[in-house]
Amino acid sequence: MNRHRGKVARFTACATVLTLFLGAGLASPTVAAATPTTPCTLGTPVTGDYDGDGAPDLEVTVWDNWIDNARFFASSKRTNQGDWLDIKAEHLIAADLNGDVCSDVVAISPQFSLNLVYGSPSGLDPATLTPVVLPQQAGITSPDRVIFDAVAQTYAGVAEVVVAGRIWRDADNRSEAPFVDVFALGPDGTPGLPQVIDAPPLVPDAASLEGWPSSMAADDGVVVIGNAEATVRGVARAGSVSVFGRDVFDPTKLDRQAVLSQNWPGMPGSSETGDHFGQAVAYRDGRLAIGIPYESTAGVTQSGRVQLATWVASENRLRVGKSFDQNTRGVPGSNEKKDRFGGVLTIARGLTGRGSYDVVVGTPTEGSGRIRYAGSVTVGSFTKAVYRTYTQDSPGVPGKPDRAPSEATADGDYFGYAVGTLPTSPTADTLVIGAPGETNGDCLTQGYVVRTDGKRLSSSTRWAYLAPPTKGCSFYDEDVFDGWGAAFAIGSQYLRELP
Ligand SMILES: [Ca+2]
Ligand SMILES: [Ca+2]
Ligand SMILES: [Ca+2]
Ligand SMILES: [Ca+2]
Repeated sequence: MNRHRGKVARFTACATVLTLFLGAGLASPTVAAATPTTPCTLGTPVTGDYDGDGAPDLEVTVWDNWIDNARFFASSKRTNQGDWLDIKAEHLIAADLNGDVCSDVVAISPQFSLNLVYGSPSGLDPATLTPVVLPQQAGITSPDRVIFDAVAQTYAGVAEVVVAGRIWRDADNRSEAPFVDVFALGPDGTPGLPQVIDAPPLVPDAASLEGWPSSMAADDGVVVIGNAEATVRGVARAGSVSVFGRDVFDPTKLDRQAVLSQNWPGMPGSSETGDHFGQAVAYRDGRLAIGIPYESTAGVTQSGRVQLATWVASENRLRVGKSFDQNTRGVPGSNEKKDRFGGVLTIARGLTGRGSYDVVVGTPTEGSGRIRYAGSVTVGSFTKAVYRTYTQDSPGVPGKPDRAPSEATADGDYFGYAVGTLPTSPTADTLVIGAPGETNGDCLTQGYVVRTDGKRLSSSTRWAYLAPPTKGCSFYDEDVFDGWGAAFAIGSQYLRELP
């Protein structure tokens, strides 16, 4: 569907120069004036700090922007004050790709294109868009295409973009040739030729192909790829998760270390038909979270489950951690049919305790009373039995669970459809939650975003509501969009598959 209208030039040369001057001046006047070729501040890079002022910038994705197709909104103040970015992509992943301290993004359109966009003192600069060409795309012509996802990380001082994908053959209605491409970026952040890992051993049969990849995560040289459709010992769509670490002989390269499933020694449960183990994965500082949203427990169909683990990279060894669902003692709520708990996951810090590692579970498919897909978000400590669950009914959380109007394109608010983080310090994050299905008055499916106050979650947490940045939702308004809060860019995970 092409709903898009003519383009609006948002970035005037005058505004860009002014911001550049002010941004550089505030940050480091002497350096900026003398060496304009080193525009970003000196210091420790902060993930998602595109303008290099030392604090992360908030990026919010919308499902659709009907006026000009700009789907990313960037706010250096982490509010709803900011600019729309003219970047063609489905979602963004923040990382410093060229080592200049300003954070950059990997801009991903899973069926079409992969681009790198670099930060600058005036924020992400769409003019720096640099295509990443996958070797698998050579000779592939529409309607055949390469379907992929990607992650970015820095290992041993080298920025790396890792792409997992497969070739879709439209006439045959099937996929083939699963792969992993590892692009080590040059010092200027440009991609060269990748290390190509043929993935057939990870994708045991044709039926397993369609889930490659269902989710990806990376940190500290480790890459985790979920395949929710994987056949495990003959069990269809049970799901598996591949863990890649560094090649012992050549640490610049990735090497497969393990293929995890619910049949892994010590892992609770077992691989059953349609579990979708690995539909979502999150990985940070050796902590691994795996979603099993279609797991059925005690006769409750697709109530879902989350499995935690620690990956000891130095020994290529998995330490199985706790697993929990909504019936686990201490977890608010209960397992209900088709909750699909574990469909959206990220790992945040400092939400349940000082310096804690916490798994954030978005459950947009959770009902609230008789309201379908109102959604919930559960935050659980990685190690302690501390859990908190939020809905739009929770004290302090703005809004309320709403029944979707029949004319809306979404079936509910989908609170928890997207979760993301904003680093407030190296050991504490602000949590950001999107409910892109939210209808606001006459504006159907316009969306909703809230963030926490950057402190440990408690009964006195102050939630900031970031109203959609628009005057209304008719074509006479500046921006007309659907799904404000569909994704973020830092620690960002969102529901890949609507029910
Ligand atoms: Ca910033
Ligand atoms: Ca950069
Ligand atoms: Ca429930
Ligand atoms: Ca609502």
